[in-house]
Amino acid sequence: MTKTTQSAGYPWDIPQTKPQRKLSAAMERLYDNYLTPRPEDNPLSTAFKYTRLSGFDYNGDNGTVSRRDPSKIIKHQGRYYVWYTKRDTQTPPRGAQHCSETIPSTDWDLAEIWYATSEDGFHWQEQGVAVARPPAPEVGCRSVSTPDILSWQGKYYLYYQAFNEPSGLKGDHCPVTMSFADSPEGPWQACGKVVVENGAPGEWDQFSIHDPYLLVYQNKIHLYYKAAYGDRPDYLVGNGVAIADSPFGPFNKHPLNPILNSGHETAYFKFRQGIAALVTRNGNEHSSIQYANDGVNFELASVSALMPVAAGAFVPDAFINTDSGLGINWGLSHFSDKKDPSTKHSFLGRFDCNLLADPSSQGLAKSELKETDLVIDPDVFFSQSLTPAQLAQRSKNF
Ligand code: AAL
Repeated sequence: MTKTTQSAGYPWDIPQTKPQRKLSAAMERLYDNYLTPRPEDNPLSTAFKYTRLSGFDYNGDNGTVSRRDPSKIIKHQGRYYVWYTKRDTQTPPRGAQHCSETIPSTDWDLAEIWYATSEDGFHWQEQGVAVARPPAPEVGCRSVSTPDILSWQGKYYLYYQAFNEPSGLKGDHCPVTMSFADSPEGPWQACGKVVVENGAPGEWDQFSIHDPYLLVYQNKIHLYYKAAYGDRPDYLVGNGVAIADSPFGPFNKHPLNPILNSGHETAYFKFRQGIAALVTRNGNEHSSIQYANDGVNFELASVSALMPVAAGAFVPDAFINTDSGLGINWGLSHFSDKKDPSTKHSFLGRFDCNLLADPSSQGLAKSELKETDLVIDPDVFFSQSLTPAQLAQRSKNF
């Protein structure tokens, strides 16, 4: 490429590497942050497509049955497995002030961990409970929720949030505990202890250790997690990582925690020599896909839209030590009916994407699902409407 002199304007032919000229902050970022100048060529940029699943009953969507916060998906003996929070209560959630031993406070209160299997990722068969609520005063006696799965040295480990009081009573406060089994089918035996402790008083993760997410990386067990910090309603979310040599811990929290400044229900996956993350909700960097070539220092890799909420990805190399992580191209996520509190519940759906390091390895074209211009039904925009008070205010002032 001929040397670009500063006198000429920025070139018409898109430079594939950073051009030797003074650049604006945005054009510096185009080459410093992103793998390619065009998102259509960027392996860490993708559109997301969604498909409804068969095999799950929601009692007529009346809010008494909810399934949410799916784990990563694993493949075992040719079959896909997923674990998730299942709530099956006589009423929809009624809030902490109106809950009881049988009436849930939140969508994940009075819940258990159930699992389902599938041959194709679209048609699922619910198999039953994996981890039930233990009797008081054992950890998780009020609710067990938001599981993730680890396979380590031929055994299986479920990590999950363990509530001993209704979520929302003081806050969404819980630690993380674990159950283990010789097979993904169970039976699961509770380890009976907290494996990731809440932070010390005054620390960002003093009250909540949420969304445990397990990957084996650099020969160690990495447990990524989220904590909401700051006094509500002015809180923020961050993500941390705790690292262990054994599934039973000790899980040592990284000194750089929080390692994400955004992200609620964040999904992680192996990518090349590092770890990538779907940072869907909350924080300045919501709706972004990020990458850390050391699994800790995450940088923006792309921005996206309509990202999967509480994604549980199929991460084929989740438990393999590799410096050529494959990436992901599908998983499950949840969708919450938040419009009508009287039927509040969540349900599972499938997302598809193209975040593969080598799409041809899955028979996909590099350009598959790389469009940035989503065709969104205009009703979706108009469904995000002003409240009557906002309408009145704006009609008055503008
Ligand atoms: C989810 C997760 C955790 C929270 C609640 C259930 O989205 O962040 O699991 O506790 O919400």
